[in-house]
Amino acid sequence: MINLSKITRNGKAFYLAYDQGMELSPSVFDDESVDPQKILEIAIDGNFTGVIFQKGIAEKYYSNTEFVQKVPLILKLNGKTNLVNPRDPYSPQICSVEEAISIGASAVGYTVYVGSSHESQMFSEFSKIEQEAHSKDIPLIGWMYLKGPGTLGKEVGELTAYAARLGLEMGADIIKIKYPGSEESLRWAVESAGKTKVVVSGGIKANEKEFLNEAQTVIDAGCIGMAVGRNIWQAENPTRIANELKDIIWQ
Ligand code: FBP
Repeated sequence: MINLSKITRNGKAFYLAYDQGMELSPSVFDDESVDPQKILEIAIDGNFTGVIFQKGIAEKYYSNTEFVQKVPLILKLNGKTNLVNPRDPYSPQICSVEEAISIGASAVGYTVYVGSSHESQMFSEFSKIEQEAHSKDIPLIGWMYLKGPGTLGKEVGELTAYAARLGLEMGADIIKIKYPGSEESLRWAVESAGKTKVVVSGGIKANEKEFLNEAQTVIDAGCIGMAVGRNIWQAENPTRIANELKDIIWQ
C-alpha cells in the first residue's frame, strides 16, 4: 500500500481543486480567484491537505516558493478544455510523473471518463502512470467521472459504483467521484472501491447550507473527505466555508 500521509491528516483528506481554468474556462473566476497566488493563500489559511494544479500554474506559482513547505501539491497529469467533444471526452496526458516530482508534487492525478469510447487510450495512460508513480512511492488519485456514450440510459448510482470499482482495479490510491445523489448510492460506491479511498468533488457553487449538508452525507457514507474548488473560492468568505467544511471532515 502506498503511504498517503503526505496528502492526508489523521486519515482524512481536504483538497482545494484549481484546474477549472483549463477544464471550464476563466469564466468561473472573478478578479480575486483568477490569481493562483490567492488560491495558495486560501489553501494555507484553510489548512487544506493538498492543492490541485496543472503543471503550468504549479511551475510558476508553487515550485521553489515558500508554499512548498506549507501545502502539498497534487499535480493533474491530464486535462482538456470544454470546447471539444463534450459528449465523448478524452483528456490526454500532458505531464509525466517525473516532471510532476521535479515540480514538487506529493501526488498525481488523472481523469478517467468512465463510459467514453476512448477508454482504451485512457486505460493505457493510467496504467503507465500507476506503474511509475507507485515505483516512486507517489500516490495516484483517479478522477473517475461518468461521461460518454456508454453512460446513456444507465442509473447514476450503479455507474458511480462501477467507476469506483474501476479505480480500485486500476490501482488508484484515492478516487475522486461526483456525489451520486444519495447517501445509499455513495455508500455502495465506497464499498465498491474497497481499500481505495474515496473523496467527493464539490460541483458548481451551491447554497452554503445545502453544500455543507451534502458534505456531512459524504462523510457519513464513509468517504475520507472532499476535493472542492468552486464552492470554496467562489464563496464570499472562502476561509470561513473551508473551516466549516474542515469541522465536518474531522468531526
Ligand atoms: P469543483 O469543486 O469546482 O467542482 O472542482 C472539482 C473538479 O473535479 C475539478 O477538478 C474539475 O476542473 C471540475 O470539477 C470539472 O467539472 P465538470 O465535471 O463540471 O467538467
